[in-house]
Amino acid sequence: MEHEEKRLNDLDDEQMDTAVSEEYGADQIQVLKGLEAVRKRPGMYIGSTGPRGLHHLVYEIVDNSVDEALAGYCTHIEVEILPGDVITVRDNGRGIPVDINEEEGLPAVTVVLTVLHAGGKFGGSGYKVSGGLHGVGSSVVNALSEWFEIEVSRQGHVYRQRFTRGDVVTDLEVVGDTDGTGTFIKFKADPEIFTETTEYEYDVLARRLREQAFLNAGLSITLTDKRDENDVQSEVFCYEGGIRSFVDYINTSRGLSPVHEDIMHFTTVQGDKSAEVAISYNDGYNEIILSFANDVRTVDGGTHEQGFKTALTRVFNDYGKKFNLLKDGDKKLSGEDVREGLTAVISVKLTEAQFEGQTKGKLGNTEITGLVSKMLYDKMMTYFEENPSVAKAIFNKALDASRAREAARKARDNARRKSALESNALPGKLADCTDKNPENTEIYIVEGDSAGGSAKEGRDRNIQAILPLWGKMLNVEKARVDKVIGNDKLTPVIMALGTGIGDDFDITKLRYHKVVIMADADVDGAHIRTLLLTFFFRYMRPLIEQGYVYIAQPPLYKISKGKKHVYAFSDEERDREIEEMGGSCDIQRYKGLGEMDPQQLWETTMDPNYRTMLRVNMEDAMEADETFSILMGDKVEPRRLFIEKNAKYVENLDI
Ligand code: 0RA
Repeated sequence: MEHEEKRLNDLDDEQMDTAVSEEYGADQIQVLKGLEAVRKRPGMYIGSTGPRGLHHLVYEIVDNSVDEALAGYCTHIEVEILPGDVITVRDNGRGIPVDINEEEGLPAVTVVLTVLHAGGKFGGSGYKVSGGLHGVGSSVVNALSEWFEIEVSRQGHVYRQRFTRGDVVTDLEVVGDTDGTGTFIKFKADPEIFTETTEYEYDVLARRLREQAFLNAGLSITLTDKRDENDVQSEVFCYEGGIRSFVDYINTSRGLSPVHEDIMHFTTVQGDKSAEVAISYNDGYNEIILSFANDVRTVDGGTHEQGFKTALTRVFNDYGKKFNLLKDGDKKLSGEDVREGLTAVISVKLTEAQFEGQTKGKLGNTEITGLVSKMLYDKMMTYFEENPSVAKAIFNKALDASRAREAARKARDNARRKSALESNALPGKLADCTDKNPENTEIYIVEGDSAGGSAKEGRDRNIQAILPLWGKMLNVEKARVDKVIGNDKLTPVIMALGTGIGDDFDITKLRYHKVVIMADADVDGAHIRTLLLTFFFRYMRPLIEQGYVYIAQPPLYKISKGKKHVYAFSDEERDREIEEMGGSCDIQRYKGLGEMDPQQLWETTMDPNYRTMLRVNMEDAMEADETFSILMGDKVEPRRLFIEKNAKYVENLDI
């Protein structure tokens, strides 16, 4: 059992971009390190050896083909999942060079696959841009594969080479002739490395491949799952509309109704930098902004997103001033106002992208802020002036948002002295801890009174506070900030954390540096987790960005034999423990937290020395937000699709 705090996300590898030189030559490959390092510390290179790391292998290979497409040489990429979870990736690019590299005395393709850090970026002919991990990928995937095969079509021939666990098995040999060019890779993830699972999830791969297709308009990516010959699944992702289609897809899949017909689309190029945005407004209250740098998702935003937001607010206010749309009593529109009901995709390309932050999810290049903001300001302003009816509809929506917010603020100010939210009062059901230094303290938000009771008794009252949740779930989907404040389920959370929400959010007032969601491992538990994550994501985002939110991991089983007992957190772990105990054990399955006595809850889930907690990142929160939109929004169709798609998981739940 792992008794440490795990991160839900994968730590992206450091950026390995190297300078781009004018001409490609096999001898320019930079030889840095061998592959043993990769097998010794796989997490360093692919983030984790869990399911995420496993899927990352496919992304690494596909990213190289996408780079080839970006360079203008590849139009089709085909990904297949074969029986035994073997992956194949085929592209119709130029093919990885096969000429002999002088330094190594080996074919370039062999060097690319056996030497760490040698990849597409080495003096790449035309590889102007590249994402964080691009170009280091192939050798890492080779190292972590039980076996790996490559076929390159180039210069009239088909060349093939095989490897096991990164070691050469056959030299590069000509196995046929061809008129075409391209690269074909086939590999099997090494179960010695991916001990948890080597099974791919179609939907996970589909999501990422679809995203890559949106980001590269016209590029066709096919995904085919051939694992079950009676149920072959296949999709072609190809969008002539690029990120504009992406925005349309997000709106449709979430059941959002746009308030204007055409999706705005602005682009700009300046030297080796480019920026592109697609924008639409719907009649809902949430903002959805997805940003990318060199086709790599920047979940934590960064300079491009900052430029976008600044310019957007300026466009609305300047437009309002110019056409006298802001009345005397109206305040300037805030960022929150102009982003209400917004769906936007931002994509920038640049030569030396700096990915910052703990998870490398934030773009740091300051030169990109101005490029995006100038483009957006100029082009959106022009668009507004040329499309006055669209502009009015959108502007009035923001104005509504502003007035609603202002009204709520006034109402709140009037009631200030009595208002619990403003008066530093604490919710009645909170069992606070004695230590008042947030750096030391934790709050457990617990669904259910019986679990709340156990947690109160079992906790370390010095540093752990318990807040049991009760009351009615709020449909945040259809509510503005004012409704959220009045909700009896969320108000105690806001009060206990002390930060306020939305525009008023102040992280320095946070009363606990660990905010732990503790809920049952069933559908109701999932519901409350989704609600809270969505709420944090929409109204207290820095809480997630700065890594203060956690999910407790209570055990699923207690396995006893004689006087000895252990806990298991998954079915696999249960089976392993039973085997280790020599079989014939007594197995108790915990249906809910409430079944554990205070001592057990402390031992397994709350004791900082032994517990496992998942730290929530922006990606998780965004996923929760998406699920929430689908489940709670007012369109039936996306909800029906979601339930149909996820019904098989629900069946498996023991409820
Ligand atoms: C370096 C140089 C050239 C192509 C590639 C890399 C290349 C790499 C991958 C990885 C997957 N598919 C790929 N396709 C191409 C081009 C050298 C030239 O022909 O001038």
